[in-house]
Amino acid sequence: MFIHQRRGWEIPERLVTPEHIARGERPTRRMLLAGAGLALLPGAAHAQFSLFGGGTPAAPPKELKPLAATRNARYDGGRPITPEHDATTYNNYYEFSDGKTLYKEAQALPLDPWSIKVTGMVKEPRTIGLEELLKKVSLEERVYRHRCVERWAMTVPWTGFPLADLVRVAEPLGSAKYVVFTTIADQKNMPGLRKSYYPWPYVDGLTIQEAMNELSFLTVGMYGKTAPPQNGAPIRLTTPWKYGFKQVKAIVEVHFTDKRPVSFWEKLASDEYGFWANVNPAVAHPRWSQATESVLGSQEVVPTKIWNGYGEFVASMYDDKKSEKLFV
Ligand SMILES: Nc1nc2c(c(=O)[nH]1)N[C@H]1C(S)=C(S)[C@@H](COP(=O)(O)O)O[C@H]1N2
Ligand SMILES: [Mo]
Repeated sequence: MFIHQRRGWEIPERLVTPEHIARGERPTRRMLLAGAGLALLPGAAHAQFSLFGGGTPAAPPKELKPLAATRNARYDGGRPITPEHDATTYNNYYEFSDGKTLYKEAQALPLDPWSIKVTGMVKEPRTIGLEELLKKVSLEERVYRHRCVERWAMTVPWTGFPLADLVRVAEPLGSAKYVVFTTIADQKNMPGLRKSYYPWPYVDGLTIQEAMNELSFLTVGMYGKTAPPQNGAPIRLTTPWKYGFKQVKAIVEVHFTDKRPVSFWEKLASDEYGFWANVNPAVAHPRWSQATESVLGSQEVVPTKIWNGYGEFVASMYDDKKSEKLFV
């Protein structure tokens, strides 16, 4: 029997039906959320299997392998860890769907073998196999808070390694100022790529300084196992002081450049999603307040913290950038 279990803070699905899709317009998050007024989230449901009743080729769930890594006590989530089921069945991954319950479709993404192209302003452009890369780094576990620009939040034990380690392996030239991450564009297995109004592939980037910050993390696992495809396996970026959309999933290219990249979301709506996207409760999104966040897997709505609570690690990087739109 199908039971729609809506969380207290979710809004009814019918209020956010993306009508523009039916009308054939180019959707942005602005439009996706417009029907909801200031309501919290685009339509979402917990284990809403019926949504995938037809059409989607069934793929068995990916087998997740245990990943041994010691938890690094320096990074404290500061609140209870989100139940694994919630963090892995409520996702954003537009390559699969504009909705949230895409975990079923995501199982079809082949993850093995995987390699990453290192391109642009580096000593020597090359392709690194993920296995080879993992031999050059050591894995640790970090409990980080995650804050989506849509006002939902979670707390997750990620397994991975500092992004700085990859930057060292890549050997960027001194002239490189930014690092840009690109998600795989798998036409066969990612139905969202057929929506040509989106500027595929999904890209986003950081300054080299941000990339070298100790918080910047490349994630290969969560909850003590390899990450499932819906959360960005086999390797995704995790930058907890920034809104979630900066955290590129399923990375296939790491590009070094001296030009500031324009991200997927910035191409769609530059007034709403900028380059910096640091979390700040005092700076509202053009269409909704960012003062509070809904904690996934609970009924709680809590105040959002500036830098998502990570100011001690990151705030000083922005001292000389006060004229920039740091929080959009
Ligand atoms: N390739 C890709 N990466 C992506 C997204 C996406 O749609 N495609 N969504 C982003 C957004 S908006 C968020 S909040 C996080 C969600 O990560 P999670 O599904 O692990 O919670 O992934 C980010 N990375
Ligand atoms: Mo997000």
